[in-house]
Formats: sequence, structure tokens, C-alpha cells
Amino acid sequence: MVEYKDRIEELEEELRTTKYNKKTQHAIGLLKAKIANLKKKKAGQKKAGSKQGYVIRRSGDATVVLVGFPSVGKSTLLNAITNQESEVGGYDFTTLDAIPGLLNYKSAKIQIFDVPGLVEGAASGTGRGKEVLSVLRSADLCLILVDVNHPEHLKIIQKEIYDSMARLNQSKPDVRIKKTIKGGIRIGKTVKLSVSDDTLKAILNEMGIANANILIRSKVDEDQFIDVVEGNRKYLNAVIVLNKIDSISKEKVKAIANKLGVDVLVSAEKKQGLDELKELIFDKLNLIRIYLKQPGKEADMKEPLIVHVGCTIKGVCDKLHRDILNRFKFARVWGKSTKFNGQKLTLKHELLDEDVVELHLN
Ligand SMILES: Nc1nc2c(ncn2[C@@H]2O[C@H](COP(=O)(O)OP(=O)(O)O)[C@@H](O)[C@H]2O)c(=O)[nH]1
Ligand SMILES: [Mg+2]
Repeated sequence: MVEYKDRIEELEEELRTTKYNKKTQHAIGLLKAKIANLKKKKAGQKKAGSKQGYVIRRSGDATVVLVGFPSVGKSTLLNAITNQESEVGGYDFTTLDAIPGLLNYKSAKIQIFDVPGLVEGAASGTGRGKEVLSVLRSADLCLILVDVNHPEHLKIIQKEIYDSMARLNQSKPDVRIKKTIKGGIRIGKTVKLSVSDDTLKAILNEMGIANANILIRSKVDEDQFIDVVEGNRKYLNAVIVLNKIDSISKEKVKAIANKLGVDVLVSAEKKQGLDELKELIFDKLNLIRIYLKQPGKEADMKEPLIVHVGCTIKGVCDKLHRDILNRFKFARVWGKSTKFNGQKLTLKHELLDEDVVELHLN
């Protein structure tokens, strides 16, 4: 078995000691590509199935994963913002060790999974990359819970997640790579990059791509470019939650919160900041509520359809029933996305939160 670990550490040391500037940029890009390559090989070498990970089953409108060191208050928080009993019933306990709580907020059914011990390895350096990634892959949002008495945990967790190949608060870069049989590397860009074409080409060569047409439409650095070349990354939003704010003075909490750049302050035990947290979860999940109305009747304002930001009238049809799209004539819409009440609109129209939609069908 080849020992990749030493070689990776060697290259990482070289990377750490190389100053980034125009002259070294190329070499650094190459180093990063080499490291990415070796890490991939190393991951492929690990025996599969030695440790059973958590199984996360998606249901409801969205899935959130709660991560944090032991004893930071994950269970307490889950009990405070979800109704754990409601969803326990239908699960097969032999394969599922993570049990979700259900948060009902603004009519959205949001599953929140507590995954105890997921980042435990982070502290000792024995990361559980594959397991972390497989859990995050099933999630729409990652809640990172930090104990105000242990602010040093945050960086460790973030590194563990990054090393697992998940990317927090980044959207997938718009970079298309079309491999070709010959012709070398051709790069087209609609944005200006700080990394040169030569470096991009060297990275591609290092990663085994000699012929390809590349189209880059979002600003990427070397790391993000390597991410795209390797593929297999999970991009998702994260919310950093600072817990136990009741346990130290307000001034200290404020100083720590600023330093860490946390998104919301809570006390799971004293039930402080929980409404703000729920709102933030809803917001970061990019969910919106659409109320449906039948022609000639009042809208159903009790049970909205929960869809994602950017959802069109077609998206609403798709979500309702396969058949509806075929029967669609037009829609009338009331709300923020319209120019006037009851505007007649077609399938392409993008809806906004709390719009009322009346479908006219054949
Ligand atoms: N002071 C304070 N203690 C808390 C808070 N939330 C949780 N705890 C305590 O922290 C300990 C660990 O909580 P637990 O929810 O079991 O943490 P977990 O291991 O992350 O699930 C328990 O003794 C909780 O009572 C909080 O907001 N403030
Ligand atoms: Mg717990």
C-alpha cells in the first residue's frame, strides 16, 4: 500500500512556506493540484465499510444537519426548537442512528438531524471525511453549534468540513469542462480572474486533463477551480450558532461573537434567540410560501405550498401533479411578484414569498 500521507504532508508544508505572489502563483496552483490528486488517491485507498456512518433520510420540505463538539448543547437545542416525537414513528432503527426533530416554521416542515460525534475526530486529527460528507450531502443546510466557552472549536469544525470536501456558503461555480480528444486546453472566460490561464492549464494537466474546452463564467480561485475539476463537492449554506450565551457576561459574548463572525446568538437552555434562529434557518434554506387558489374561490391561506426561491409557475405545477402541466392554460397571481393584482401570467414567471396563485386548466 502506498503511503500518501507523508507526501501530502510534505507538499502541504511546502504550500505553507511559499509566499503567494504573482511569481509563485503558478507553482502554488500546481502544488494544490498535486495535493488534491494525492488526497483523492488516498481516499480511494481507504477500506470502505469499516465504520458505519449515519443514515439521513430526506423528508419534509428541507433537511438541516446540526454539527458541533460534544456537550455544546445540540440535544438541548433540538429539543427546544423541534417536536422530536412527531417524526420518530416511521423510521427503521436498525439502519438509522440519527433521529430528526421536526421544526414547523411558517408552514414549512424542516427536518433537523442531530448527529452526535460527527466532528469528534476533528480535535484529534482523525477526521471522518467520508462520513461528514455523506451526512452533509443529504442536507440543505448545516447548523454549526459553538459553545461560547469554547470559541476555538469553530475553526476546527470548519476545517473538518472543508477537508471532507463540502463547501459552506459557496455556490457551485459556473465552470464548464468539456473534455475533447485533441487540441489541447482552450479556455474561454466571461469574467476576469486573478489566476492566469497558464496556471489553469498546468492544474488541468496535473489532474490528468490534456485536452478540453473550458468555459468559466464565475470568479474562481485555484482552489475553487480544482474543486470543479475534481467534481464531487457538496455546496451548501451554513449558519453559525453561538450557544450558552447565558453562561458569561454580555460583553464577553459580544466580543466572541464578533471575533468568530457568528450568525445568531442563543441560549438553548434559557430559550433565548430561538425565534431569530428559526427565521434564519428558513431564510438560508431559500424557502418561500405559495398559496393556491381555485378560480371563483377564496385562497387557502392555511397551507401554503413550500418551494424554493426562484420557483416558477411551472415549478408549482410540477410539484402539484404531473398531469397539471399538460392541462395548463394560464395563471393569475396576486402578490409581490406581480405588477398588479390578479395578473395573468405564463409558466416562466418567477414567484415570490406569499404569492397567491390561481391555476386555470383545460
Ligand atoms: N448554560 C447553558 N447550558 C446549556 C445550554 N444548552 C445546553 N447546556 C448544557 O450543556 C450540557 C450539554 O448539553 P447537550 O444538549 O447534551 O449537548 P450535546 O452533547 O451537544 O447534545 C448540558 O448539561 C446542558 O444542560 C445553554 O444554552 N446554556
Ligand atoms: Mg447530544
